[in-house]
Amino acid sequence: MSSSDQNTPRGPIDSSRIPRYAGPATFARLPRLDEVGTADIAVVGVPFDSGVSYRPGARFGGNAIREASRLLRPYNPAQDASPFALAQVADAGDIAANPFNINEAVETVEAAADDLLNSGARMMTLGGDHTIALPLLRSVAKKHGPVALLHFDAHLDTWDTYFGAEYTHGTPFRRAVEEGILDTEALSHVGTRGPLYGKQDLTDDEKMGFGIVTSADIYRRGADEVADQLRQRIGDRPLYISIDIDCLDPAHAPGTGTPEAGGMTSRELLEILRGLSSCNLVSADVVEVAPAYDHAEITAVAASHTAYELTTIMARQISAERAAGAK
Ligand SMILES: [Mn+2]
Repeated sequence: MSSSDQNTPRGPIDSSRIPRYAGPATFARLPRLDEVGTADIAVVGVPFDSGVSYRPGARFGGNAIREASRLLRPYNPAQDASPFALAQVADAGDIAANPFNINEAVETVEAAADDLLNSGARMMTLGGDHTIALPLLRSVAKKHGPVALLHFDAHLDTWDTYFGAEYTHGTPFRRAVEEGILDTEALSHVGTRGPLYGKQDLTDDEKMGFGIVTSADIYRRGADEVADQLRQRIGDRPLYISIDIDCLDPAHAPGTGTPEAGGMTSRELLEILRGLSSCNLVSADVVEVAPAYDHAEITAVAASHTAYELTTIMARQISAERAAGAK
């Protein structure tokens, strides 16, 4: 029996009976996908970091986020929702991607994402480096057509190549625009800052259709106003949110591959996401957590809460769609 046939989704392990720190870590102590059959939201890891240009280590990010997610509780007061009761959320384990062949890894991620989406799930992907956003977007576009994109990142990630390589963590969104899988009327970078190679980087990026909300814009205008502006741009388009944890200041996310000073706080990121709760979020990723550079799980905790907010947005929509369909 598929979970969607059941009225009550199977939730996390009861932490009043089994302490949070006991047992293997699935995301938020949720059941594994193979324990529930199918899921409305599949939390899936992609332990791949062969596309990085500086510090490696994001291949360990997904499991670091899972460990840090032990402390997530079932009710989200900021969105007034219990996401794991509204929808079946399950941990789908990891996509095993070839660490020595980026092209093959990209194909593997796309095929595995196709399987999850075709099963009826939305994906909450835990990276891995940002290379993986391209195959994830390809898969999402096969299902929904070109999607709106909110890209939270210190960097543009619309560069052309590195050392001749097309598929890297600095190039996924240029490839995605070239492939026609993004809705170029609704593309935004959020949290951008730091030095570039030249002004042409910004010119090229704008030509691809991206708008930019810089980290300084968020500080000056505040999370609510930024979320309002983004929501207006997105409208009711199917939306994909890709969050590079380096959108946060290194004080809030030291454990990442290419840190830049002057970033937003984890509070600002979570508040912007909550302001997008009415958007049609079809899938999302959180990438670039590199736990070897982390301290006291600062980065992994921020990433786990980020994934929790994204999961809550999707669970609320699934529940609302189901209620509308039942009428
Ligand atoms: Mn990135």
